[in-house]
Amino acid sequence: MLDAETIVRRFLDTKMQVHPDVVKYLAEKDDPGLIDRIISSVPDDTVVVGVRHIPGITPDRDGSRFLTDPTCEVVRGGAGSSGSISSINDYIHYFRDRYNRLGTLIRNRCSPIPIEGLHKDGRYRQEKCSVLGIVMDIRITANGHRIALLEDPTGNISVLFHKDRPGFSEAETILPDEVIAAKGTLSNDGRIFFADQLFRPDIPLSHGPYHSETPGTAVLISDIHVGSDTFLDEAWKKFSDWLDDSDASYLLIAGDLVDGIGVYPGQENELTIRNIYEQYDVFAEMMRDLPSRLKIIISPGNHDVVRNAEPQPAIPAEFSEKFPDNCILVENPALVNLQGVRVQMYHGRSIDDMISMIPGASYENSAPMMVGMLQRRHMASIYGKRTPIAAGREDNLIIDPIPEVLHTGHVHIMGIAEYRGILCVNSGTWQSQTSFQKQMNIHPTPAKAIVLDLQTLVPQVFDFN
Ligand code: D5M
Ligand code: FE
Ligand code: ZN
Repeated sequence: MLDAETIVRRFLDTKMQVHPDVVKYLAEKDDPGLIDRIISSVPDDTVVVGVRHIPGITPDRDGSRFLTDPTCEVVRGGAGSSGSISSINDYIHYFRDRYNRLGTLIRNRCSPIPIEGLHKDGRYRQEKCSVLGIVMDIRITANGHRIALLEDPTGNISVLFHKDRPGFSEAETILPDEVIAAKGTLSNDGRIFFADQLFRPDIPLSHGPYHSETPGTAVLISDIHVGSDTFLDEAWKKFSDWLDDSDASYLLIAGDLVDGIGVYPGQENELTIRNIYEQYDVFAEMMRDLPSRLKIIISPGNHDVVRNAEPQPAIPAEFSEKFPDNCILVENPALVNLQGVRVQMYHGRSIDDMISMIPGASYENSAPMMVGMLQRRHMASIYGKRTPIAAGREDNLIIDPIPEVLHTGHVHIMGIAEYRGILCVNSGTWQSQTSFQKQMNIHPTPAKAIVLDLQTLVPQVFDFN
């Protein structure tokens, strides 16, 4: 079995460093011959061996870009796609769907055996094998190891990640309710599984993002909070004027359109508009002031009028009837296709849950959490904390198909990251610091818009402060 340390040493022996993604890939493949083939085929002046040096891995663009509308299509999360919850059985279907679909993305990489099999007979006690399941519980032992209780449809098993094993840092980010697999060995008494490797659904190394074949520009924003006394009216006017003169074709708004009412205690003292209908009417006016050639894609957030449980339905007609015709109302989350470039929109409530569980993550640095969503192929793994989930029969929070862009908001602090060719954008806010944020020591970066060239996928930040 090839572990990370052995792999890194093999490359260092030939005076080369190796990218962590390559180490992970080689450990998964467990084929020492592959290391030899890489070493013998890389150019002489190679300093760091990267994914491009692995034979057989070439960027692989999928061909499913046949649009019904050639420019703008809602792929998932169109208005009306998430239903209501009718019975407890939906929850069972929900987690089964999560396990099945995310498990499929891992299974062929490690051939897991049903957990029941580990308990039943003794033959797995000597052999390396893998298990796949949902994390029911994660805890830190007195010695600093991690123990995850993994459950599959046949049973559950405690899986121990030893703190001195290579790759332990990945185990430090295990979240409740995410789907993972572990490769390792069963203890002699069959009660605990010692993991050597952790597998997540992840983005394939061969993923190659699609670029639009024709020119096009999308503008990404979120968290406008109309009706709040901290909404930045002047900055919005500047933005609106700038859009008039720009050549942008799409405006994407990832939730918190208005400040809402009754969202937090004492909110009424911080509202300039205390009526929810009026808040949306003012928002509608702002949308009508924007150029009509723009396609405006509008998704709700936790301050909006719809239910808080995700997926959140699109803003209903009762509140949106004054929106102009160029607005497309979608759910939260929603996947939209702009000239073949897929943007996964998600407001980002789950960031509040992930923030304390992912080392290095903070409101100022949301990148590890956006990347974390992509590695887990799920936008809100943790069930039952701050992010309410409406567990329908299908898990609509799974990230599939893979987008070119992950667009989030909620944290009110702009952030941009890249992961395996996918652009991650947190689009900030149009509201200055609120008294709550002051208490929480959150310093927003308001009035910025991210402008995305759909041909190059290069983002540019414009400041309207
Ligand atoms: O979120 C605005 C900001 O406040 C964002 O940085 C998240 C943070 N926030 C929101 N709710 C909470 C709770 N309950 N605890 C800690 N931090 C929070 P917005 O959705 O616009 O209110
Ligand atoms: Fe917000
Ligand atoms: Zn929010």
